[in-house]
Amino acid sequence: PFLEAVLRHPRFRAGRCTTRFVDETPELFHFARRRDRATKLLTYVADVTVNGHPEVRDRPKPRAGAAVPVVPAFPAAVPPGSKQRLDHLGPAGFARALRAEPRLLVTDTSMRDAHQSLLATRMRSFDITAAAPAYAAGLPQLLSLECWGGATFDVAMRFLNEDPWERLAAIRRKVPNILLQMLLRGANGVGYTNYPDNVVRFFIRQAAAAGIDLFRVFDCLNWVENMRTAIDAVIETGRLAEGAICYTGDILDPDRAKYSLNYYVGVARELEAAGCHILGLKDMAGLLRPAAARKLVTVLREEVGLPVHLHTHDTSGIAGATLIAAAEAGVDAIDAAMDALSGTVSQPCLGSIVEALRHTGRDTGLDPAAIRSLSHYWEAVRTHYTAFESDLRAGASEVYLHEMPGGQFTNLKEQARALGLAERWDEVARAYRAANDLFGDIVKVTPSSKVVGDMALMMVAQGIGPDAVLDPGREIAFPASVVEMLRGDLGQPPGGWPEALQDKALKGEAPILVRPGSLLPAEDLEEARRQAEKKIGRQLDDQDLAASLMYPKVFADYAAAQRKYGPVAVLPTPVFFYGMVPGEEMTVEIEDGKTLVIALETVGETGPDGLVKVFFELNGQPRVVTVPNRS
Ligand code: BTN
Ligand code: 3PY
Ligand code: ZN
Repeated sequence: PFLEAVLRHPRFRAGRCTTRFVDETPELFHFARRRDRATKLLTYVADVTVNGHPEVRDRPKPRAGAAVPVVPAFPAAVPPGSKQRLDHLGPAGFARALRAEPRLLVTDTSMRDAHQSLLATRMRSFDITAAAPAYAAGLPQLLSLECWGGATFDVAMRFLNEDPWERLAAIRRKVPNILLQMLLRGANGVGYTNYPDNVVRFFIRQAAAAGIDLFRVFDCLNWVENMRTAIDAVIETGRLAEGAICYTGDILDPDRAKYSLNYYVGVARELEAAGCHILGLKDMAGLLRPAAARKLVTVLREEVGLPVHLHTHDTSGIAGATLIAAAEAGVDAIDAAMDALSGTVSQPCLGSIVEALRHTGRDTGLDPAAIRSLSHYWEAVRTHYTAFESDLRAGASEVYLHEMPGGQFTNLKEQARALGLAERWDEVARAYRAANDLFGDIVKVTPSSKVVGDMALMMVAQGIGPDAVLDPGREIAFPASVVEMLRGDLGQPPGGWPEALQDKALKGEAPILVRPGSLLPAEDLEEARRQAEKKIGRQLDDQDLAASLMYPKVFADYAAAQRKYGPVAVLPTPVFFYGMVPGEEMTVEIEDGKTLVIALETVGETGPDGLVKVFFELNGQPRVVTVPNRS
């Protein structure tokens, strides 16, 4: 393409061309690059049109004639919001003001947890970033947008062939006035395993530089010792550190004494002493009952001086009642999902919480009309992700039995189905609880929840109960994740791991009792960069390196797909998953202000070599792309 660009350039054609022509004509590079990216996108569109997308194969399709997503329009001026408040007051001052604020502050989780829980995290940057300006203009009273981290980081690369850092940068550009919030799994970063301390610090510095203002940090066993590296790194960046306690059990149940009110107060005090600005209460499974919320919020706010930010899931169907009870007890901020992305395993309904508190002392100040129009947008977007919907349609009190996090519930059901256990879900749910109890009753959240899920599936698939697991005379093939967790690789739960099970799983190997990160040697970042660059065949900037350190293989595969297909994140979602139909035309914005008009003319016959010619018009010029027919 570069040579073509030279040949087509007017100065070259006019023969006014010296050897310095190329150096003096930088626009050639931009032109050639754009042309190259356009060719790659056409290759992708041709491929997906001929072969379909593997992620939606054999899955339900969006219904025909569904509404087209329309981003609501608001007056162009963007009012100042929480971002300006943070810039002005600094993190400690911001937190004090949050605690003194009579309004209930609201975090919108639509861009992260809501689709992570409802749609297998498959929401694309295209749909997320399109909504961003409407949030900035229409809902400037929000505390934050939870829009990054958790599972979105690896799913973006792994399944959507897009760069999570570009998503964050785009949201930041379009939302200059509302705090951007991410979920960080403490020493596990945005992964499933403990990373060396300097990798965790490096990742956090990149995230802060890219636009994250508020880091919700948790540990999957509530082990504050294992959260300090991350908390310290966040504090060093000058951003807000929200230390989250993961909620499990029931503080009102005397039989669940391990997770008592006292236990949570103890963890909260540790997080306050660790320097956190905000106390997060992360009810990842939606187990916090209304009466328990009232008590817990009241006592936490008496015992620590930090504002309390409550996160829950509506799996049970009654989490709205929990939020209202918490609001009445003085909780400072809550999480909710925009109406069309709320309910069941997602967060409670944002618009209805706002309406429920109107004209009360906890009025949120959010505009119901703006909420409705944004929700209509998400509703239309959601139909494009029909392939990723679960069949969960109603509240499920069984969550109090298994205590699965919202993001895992439908996922584990899928895994069970893949193992041929679809008809035996109730057994899986009970085995999940049994596995939890075998592990000594633990906090279940990524990644400990995955380990409990692995154990439960193994128990059901092999038809063994807890007695057989513990029977010293019986050989058990424990999943690798279980052995690692019992070895201490994820850290220590309150009271330690049950010894009999630990001995059996470790077969004589000694467990570790210290923080896993203290045993991991520091990563040589520049050496890691050189190695990854060699493997991938291009230079890596700091964001690439941070991604590669978290997910070496996923990042390398993503880089290869990107090299082949170009910036597929700019494609509309129906085209990304289903390709185009002959006669269809679309406009894609390949960079700010630079658009491509792509029309699919026809798809040719598959030749004896298995190749298909796909005929396009690109900005009015005919283009033919040849792809293999793999179907
Ligand atoms: C990769 O791992 O190479 C990236 C995955 C993308 C594969 C694309 S998706 C549309 C088209 N259909 C296929 O079966 N493969 C390509
Ligand atoms: C995650 O870690 O991704 C979670 O959402 C945990 O609740
Ligand atoms: Zn959650």
